[in-house]
Amino acid sequence: MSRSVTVSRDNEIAVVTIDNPPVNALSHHVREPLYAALTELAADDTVRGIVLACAGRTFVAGADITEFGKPMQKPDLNGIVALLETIAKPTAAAIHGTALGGGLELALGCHFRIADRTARLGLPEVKLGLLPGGGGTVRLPRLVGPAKALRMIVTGTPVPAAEALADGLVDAIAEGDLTGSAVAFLRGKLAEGVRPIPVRERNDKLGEDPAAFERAAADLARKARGLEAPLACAESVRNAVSLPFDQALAAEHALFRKLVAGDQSKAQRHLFFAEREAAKVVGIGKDVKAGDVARVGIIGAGTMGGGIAMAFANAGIPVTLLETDDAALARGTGMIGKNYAASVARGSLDEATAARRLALISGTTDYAALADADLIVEAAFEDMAVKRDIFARLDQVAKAGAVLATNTSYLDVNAIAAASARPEAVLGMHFFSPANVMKLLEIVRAEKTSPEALATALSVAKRIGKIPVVVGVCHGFVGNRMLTARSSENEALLMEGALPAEIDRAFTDFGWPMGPFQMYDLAGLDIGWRNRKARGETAALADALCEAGRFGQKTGKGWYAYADGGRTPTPDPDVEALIGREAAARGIARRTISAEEIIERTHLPLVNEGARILEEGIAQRASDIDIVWVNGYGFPVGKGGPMFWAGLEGWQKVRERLAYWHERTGRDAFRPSPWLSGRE
Ligand code: 3H9
Repeated sequence: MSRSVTVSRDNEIAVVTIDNPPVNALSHHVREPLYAALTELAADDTVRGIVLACAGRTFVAGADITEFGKPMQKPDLNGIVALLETIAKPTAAAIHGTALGGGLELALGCHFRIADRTARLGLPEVKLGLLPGGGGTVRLPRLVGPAKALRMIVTGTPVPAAEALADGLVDAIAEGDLTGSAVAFLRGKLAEGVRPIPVRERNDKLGEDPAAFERAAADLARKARGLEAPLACAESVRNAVSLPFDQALAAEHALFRKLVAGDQSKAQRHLFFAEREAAKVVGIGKDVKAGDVARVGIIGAGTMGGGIAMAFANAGIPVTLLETDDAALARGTGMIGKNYAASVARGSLDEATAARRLALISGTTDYAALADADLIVEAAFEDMAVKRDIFARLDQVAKAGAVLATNTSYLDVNAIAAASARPEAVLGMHFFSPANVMKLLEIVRAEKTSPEALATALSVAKRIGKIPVVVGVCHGFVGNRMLTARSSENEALLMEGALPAEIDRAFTDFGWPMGPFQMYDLAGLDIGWRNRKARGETAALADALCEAGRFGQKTGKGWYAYADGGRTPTPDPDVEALIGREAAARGIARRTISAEEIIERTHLPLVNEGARILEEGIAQRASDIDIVWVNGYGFPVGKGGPMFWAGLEGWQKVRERLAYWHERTGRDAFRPSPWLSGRE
């Protein structure tokens, strides 16, 4: 017997236990002994039933993702599931924690599934750019019907045990001892004396509601945005309905092999590991203890402060929200109330939960009310003097050991920390708007930030469901600094011949949810205009639009026109004429600009700035930059983030194209960073 798979006996029932920490992934060293154990038990006449269970915190959470891209060593998962299905004695999976991907597929090879009340079951392969390749797309529809299976497989979202029971995916929910319940369940089946039917033979649900299936599949095709996996998932579930079992299984296998070898899945697998890597911080070992955050103070109840307050309240953490006067406080809390009410109206939140969350947020105009906060997040006006004043005041009220965070987007966190008598407690927590929705959190480590303060910020970030990335101090940190670099070419491209709609189209074809000009119109052009004026900068075209009162969607006109207060952008001849006039005034002869040139001139500066950030040690690793861009700015997941994309394009090509554009434009954005040299 191996260490990863053990067999015990409860009289006539054998219990096979997989033990492969941390998540019982189906690595080769699990598959091999599992196959051997099942073969032996199948032939053992003293065994009348088999329970498949897992040690540790979860049932099998999937195939071992680290094995993808390497030659598959036999036995593979399909071989194990096929073997399970030939076993005539009843088999049951005893599921606790999460049965995900290959884990659920393994359980689908059993006749029965018994789940713990808190278990969750799902096929999340799509998030790795894959489809379930162990028979999941062919067996799941046989239990829950094609429309439900499609939803589960294409969203990748696991369902709770109770829902799985209602759908027929699990056969019973265990109260108390899970393995014992599964053993007792099998004894009950043996007593009934009926031949257990493998999932592959259960066809009665396959014909359910074909119209609902087709509607859902069409909707998916629209939303796939260039990603191959969701479409392959839909194709495979359709095969399950229309083809004989073995043909559908073979087709699933072929699709899986194609996807696993493709760049999109490589990119998404890279992001899976990158996200976990980002949480590991140089200098913060397991010995550094994170402080407990039982209460949070937030300074400023504007859009950001309100959103941050909701992010904490949503995770059950009480918040004290501070404003300068009662009117501002009432406006802020009123907005939070409206946001919760909107979620209830949309049906995404129930009234009781909304009320509970709202009740966790209390308002004050008195700094003394922040005295019991373990973490204080300043989200006041973006002005150094204002922020320094706040941090000096916090010295008087914040309790010893409290972490003091600033939500600044650009300002120097070292300078803010210097205003505090306890700079070791100060760091940046840069949330992205809307802060209650966006997953990314840049945690800014200043010169004097203590490991404990950083560990506390990281731990609370996870508690509130954020993806934290630790960054160093510089103007705009990782995300906004790179965004500035990316934006630098937009105006030049317009002047030289591109139109906003052409640039946006190149971006959406690349996989972005929207292009930069649609984004500007959505966010409001006046913000950038005010910032430029404050810094004495100009942007001829954007400034001209603002001077004409075109602030974007909110004024019905911006880079595009929006009919009747709608949100659909329509190219506007006035904007085209403006661009033509400004170009002519500068003696620029406009020309046709290809989508390829648009992507190069906007994305290469992004990669180059990322390289400079790495050169300066502002980010710990290239994959952290990818996490920032995918989760904070919508960089297409199928390209894995800007640095991974650069690797896919080839570093040599990146260097050459940067040098080419540097020579043509003379602009610093294209001067290749030394970090890029020698990368293969
Ligand atoms: C699949 O099954 C394909 C099949 O259809 C077909 C096959 C032919 N493999 O997330 P955590 C590591 S595709 C290898 O921090 P949590 C992870 O990197 C798979 N390693 O824990 C981390 O390592 P480290 C479908 C894995 O408690 C450590 O385990 N399944 C795998 O927050 C702890 O992970 C999925 O996509 C894996 N499958 O969350 C599920 N999973 O400590 C993927 C985890 O060195 N997994 N690791 O950084 C998850 O969603 C979460 O890990 C889970 C636990 C929810 C299970």
